[in-house]
Amino acid sequence: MGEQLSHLALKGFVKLILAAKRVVITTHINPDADGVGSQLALAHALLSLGKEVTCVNEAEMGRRWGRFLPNKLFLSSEEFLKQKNRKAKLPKIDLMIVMDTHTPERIGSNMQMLLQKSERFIFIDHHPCSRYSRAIHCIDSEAAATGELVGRLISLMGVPFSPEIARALYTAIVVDTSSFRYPTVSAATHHLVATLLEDKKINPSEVYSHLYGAKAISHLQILGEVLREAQVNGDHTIAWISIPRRLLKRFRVSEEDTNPFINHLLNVDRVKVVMMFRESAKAGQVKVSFRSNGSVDVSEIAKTLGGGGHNHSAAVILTGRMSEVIVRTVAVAELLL
Ligand SMILES: [Mn+2]
Repeated sequence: MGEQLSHLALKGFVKLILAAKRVVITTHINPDADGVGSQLALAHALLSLGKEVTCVNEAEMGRRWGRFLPNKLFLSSEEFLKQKNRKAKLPKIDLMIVMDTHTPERIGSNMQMLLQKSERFIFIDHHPCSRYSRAIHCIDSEAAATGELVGRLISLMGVPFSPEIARALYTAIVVDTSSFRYPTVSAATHHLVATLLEDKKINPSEVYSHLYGAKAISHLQILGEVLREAQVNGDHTIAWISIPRRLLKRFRVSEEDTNPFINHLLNVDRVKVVMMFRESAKAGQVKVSFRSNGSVDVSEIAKTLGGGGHNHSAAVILTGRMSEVIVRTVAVAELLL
């Protein structure tokens, strides 16, 4: 079970962050809205306090978030290293902050190198972790999103939520909770969101349509195709869908665009665990995503197969043909239910 970080512990992290002058903020590879939104929000808060802040991610930020969350503050690790080399004296990084993961391997090799060279580093995360990591890093597995934790930190810094900060945090929380539907969503989540919405700093319907609307018709067509083939096990406690590579090609839809498809399965009556199987670009690999409505810890299923995640949301990449992987995974899920 997770434990909520105390006010005192959070204050300690605020002190540590405020003691640094040059800060680099990063997140995991294939960053999601929670990672990027958390980076951006904290970067704006620290800039307002006069810090030197750069958001650096292993790879260049794709179109996906750049379109919506302004990416002026972001550099790829290569751009950052080039910039550092150009200056005769390498400016040292006082503090590196890693968002939305607490596993160094997840930030990419260039970023790991920078992490080792930084004076200090901390993880700010909400994935379940060991007691040891929790003792030294800012990790709260009760938080619905890393963005929620970052919101609390920014409040404790006494920095008001600017429209940029509010938009970044709101996006992080909406996406990571699939619009407030997971069991980690708490009164604290909604209190924070209420504060973000004060003074009309954000327009929820605009954010929503940026994130989930404005889709090409092919997006609905592929969703229809995928849901038409949805399956359930004997007692309807497990439901799944699969996305073969050829469908992505046929409908010209990116892998990322299909991420929310799995959530539709949570509406099936009696269902406890839902799964989505998607053929990866790498031949012979299938990404398996798991979600639950909270009654079953899907991270246990993912861990059994070599993956990981949260109680309500987890994933693993498996090798094999899609049909084989489905049979194998459903069998494991049935055993663990
Ligand atoms: Mn997250």
